[in-house]
Amino acid sequence: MPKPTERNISLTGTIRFTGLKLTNTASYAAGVPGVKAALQHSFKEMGALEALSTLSKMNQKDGFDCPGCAWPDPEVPSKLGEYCENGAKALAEEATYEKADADFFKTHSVEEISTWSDFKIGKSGRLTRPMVLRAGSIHYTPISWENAFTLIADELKTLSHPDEGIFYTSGRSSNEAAFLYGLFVRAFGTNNMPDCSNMCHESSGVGLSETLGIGKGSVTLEDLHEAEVVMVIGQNPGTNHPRMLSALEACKKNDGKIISINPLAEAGLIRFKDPQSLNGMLKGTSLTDIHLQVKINQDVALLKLLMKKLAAQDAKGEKVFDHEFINTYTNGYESFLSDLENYTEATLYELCGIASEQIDQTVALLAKKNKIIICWAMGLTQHKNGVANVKECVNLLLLKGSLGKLGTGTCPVRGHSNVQGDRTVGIMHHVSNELNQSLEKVFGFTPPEKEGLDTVHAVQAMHEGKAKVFIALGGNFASAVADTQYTAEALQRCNLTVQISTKLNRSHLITGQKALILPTLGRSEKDIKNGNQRFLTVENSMGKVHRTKGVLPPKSKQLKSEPEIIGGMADAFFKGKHPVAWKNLGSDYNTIREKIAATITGFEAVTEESKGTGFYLPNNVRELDFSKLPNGKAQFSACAVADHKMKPNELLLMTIRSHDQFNTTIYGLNDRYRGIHNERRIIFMNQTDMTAQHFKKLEIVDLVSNYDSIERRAEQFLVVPYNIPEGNVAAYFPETNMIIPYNHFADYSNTPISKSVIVSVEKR
Ligand SMILES: Nc1nc2c(c(=O)[nH]1)N[C@H]1C(S)=C(S)[C@@H](COP(=O)(O)OP(=O)(O)OC[C@H]3O[C@@H](n4cnc5c(=O)[nH]c(N)nc54)[C@H](O)[C@@H]3O)O[C@H]1N2
Ligand SMILES: Nc1nc2c(c(=O)[nH]1)N[C@H]1C(S)=C(S)[C@@H](COP(=O)(O)OP(=O)(O)OC[C@H]3O[C@@H](n4cnc5c(=O)[nH]c(N)nc54)[C@H](O)[C@@H]3O)O[C@H]1N2
Ligand SMILES: [Mo]
Repeated sequence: MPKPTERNISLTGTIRFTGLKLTNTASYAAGVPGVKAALQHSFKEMGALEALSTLSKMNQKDGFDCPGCAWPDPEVPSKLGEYCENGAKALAEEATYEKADADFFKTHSVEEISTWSDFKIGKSGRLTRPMVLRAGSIHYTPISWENAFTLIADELKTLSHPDEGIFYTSGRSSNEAAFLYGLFVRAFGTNNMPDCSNMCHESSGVGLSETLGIGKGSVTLEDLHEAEVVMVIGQNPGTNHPRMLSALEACKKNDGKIISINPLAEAGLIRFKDPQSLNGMLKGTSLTDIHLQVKINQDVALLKLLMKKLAAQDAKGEKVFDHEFINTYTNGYESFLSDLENYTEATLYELCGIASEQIDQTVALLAKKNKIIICWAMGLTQHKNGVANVKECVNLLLLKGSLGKLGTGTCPVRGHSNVQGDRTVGIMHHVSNELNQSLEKVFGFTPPEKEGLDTVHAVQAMHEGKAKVFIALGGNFASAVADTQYTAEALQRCNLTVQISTKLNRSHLITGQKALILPTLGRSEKDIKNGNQRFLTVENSMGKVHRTKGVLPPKSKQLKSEPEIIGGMADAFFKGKHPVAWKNLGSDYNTIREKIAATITGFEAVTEESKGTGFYLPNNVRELDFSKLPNGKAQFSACAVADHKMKPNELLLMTIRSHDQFNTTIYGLNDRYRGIHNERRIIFMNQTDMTAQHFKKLEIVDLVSNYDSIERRAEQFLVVPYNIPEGNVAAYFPETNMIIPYNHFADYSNTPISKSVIVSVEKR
């Protein structure tokens, strides 16, 4: 077993409180305070003039795609701008004037930087030139691009098998970069391509593919505007997808109803003031019609209860279900109904914790309506039964015939701005014979046929010494993955870790024996080659591919684009002895697009994207074509309810995002809508649980998990009384990744159980 590196690296930074101030929770999202907060943030990082002119190009046809979330742009963008508070923060983070340059690394050792908070590390600024951390050293020093590529190639050549390499991707890349990366990794000889989506919507991909034949959602923005009912389950759009609120507002204007299912009464779901519309800014809209405050991970119980009641009405002949749809398009209806018989209403009420009046109100609404959309995010996917959660949503839509017509469908709301595109163009640890055959035809080499490792299994392989080189196209693996201590040991046992990044993060500090930082252009920056500006493409959450073109000057002359970096690495490895001309391909995006079009079905129109019109990828659900599924039908599923065996005083923890972060990037220390200011180390708890366990408000506690008799501890949190169901608690990630076990994850999708971790809360 290889020994971890001997550098003295802190995995969390020095833990200290920053001075919590509590206010009331907000009664609405966005509005004037949102715009003000966004602009203040951008002005501080990049100056007023540049911030305003850059924001006006965000999500516009001739501009660049927001580096934040993957929410689609409306066909006609608002004249007041098409960005939200958190998009503005994402831009400021990337376009900051601060720089983590060679002098910075000379002054600060990795040991020192690791004691800083994630917030402070992020504020160090943009990475400006390639840097190397040599074995035994604690300072990064400059290295040329050429030597960096040679170092990677040499290290990859020492591996006894290509499966000893791990090639991670985070969803910020472009289609072009992701395609080239996948091509290189396959040419190198492995499918070890873990992806951030393994920790994110993998449960949606698996659940939807098995029931509907495509791992993506089916709705478009127009559907959301036209729906009669939109259910928003396990998602906090006010913070994580603010522009979605405009679509929900449009739905309401058309008399649509919104049902939100969430253990928390999230501000954005309750009320909304649209900063980009004068009317909305003044008056605001009440968004949620019914809020069902479900207990954590009891969504299957809740949905079953609703469907059981609907089924009883339907059996009485009240025409609640769409029987024509069920007969024509689905499989398994009868066995689905008989499975529902296994659960009594009393049990389901008890599990989900919702009062009968609210259930009846919801049933009455769903019974009458047929144009239903279900939106969801991490509140459904990051559980042991994440896949079952998604399949239960599909069951409801099938019963109501709510697919394949205007105003209906599935809407898994994606995270990273191009996480969906990366998967479409081939970032996948699974083997697709269809893709392998096209790659072989187009590029003239045989891709590997052995299944690769996903995120959780890649960590285990590194920990066990079975993988020795780790390369990341973006992201912050060390902080994002569950079980911080175990993941750190895994990375520290590698011979070499490589990060292709825009900004400094903890993954540059928790490294292998040797480490490289390869700095890359951000989405907002101009990508110029021989005097010509190049563009890239991305796919949004609704399957539309479109152009993105930066507007700002690059932060350093030494930055390379992601495709160029991948081309450079591959060229150094193959040294001309491969059918692909890697270096040329890396700098010629038009040719990459031609190759994507030749390889991936539905991508033909990408070669026309210089016009910037965008195009939708094929979607069989929109066409009601289920021919690839058993019997050519969409599938009903029997989903078990979640079963957590808890001891007295144990609580179920969900690890969530504050309003001031993008995953592991901490923009600030506030969570304004939830009334939290200047502190991240807090745990939201129900007053009844506080009383039962004798916790005072702001008491200092540790969060402790105990899986398989291993105690894991996250130290020093302040107890905050909050409107959250009894038995449930919430705290922010990545701080809480300390206590999430690496070997407990969702069945079938292997997504870590970040939203249902059994914990005990201990006084210090
Ligand atoms: N500003 C900003 N935008 C982002 C991100 C960011 O960090 N910051 N991250 C991006 C990424 S990668 C992603 S994946 C998305 C994440 O978007 P979300 O999924 O909205 O993010 P989370 O904070 O994880 O919130 C989960 C929500 O689910 C609820 N929840 C938790 N457990 C359960 C449950 O068991 N049942 C139900 N019904 N609800 C539950 C929580 O109360 C919370 O409201 O956002 C993307 N956009
Ligand atoms: N406990 C817990 N853990 C979680 C989650 C949770 O809810 N709870 N959520 C999970 C989810 S949904 C996700 S998606 C993962 C996120 O996992 P990751 O995607 O790995 O993490 P990020 O924090 O989004 O990565 C941020 C880093 O990406 C780099 N970066 C930013 N822009 C670019 C770019 O354009 N190019 C390149 N090359 N690099 C760039 C910057 O260096 C930045 O520091 O975390 C997961 N982890
Ligand atoms: Mo995500």
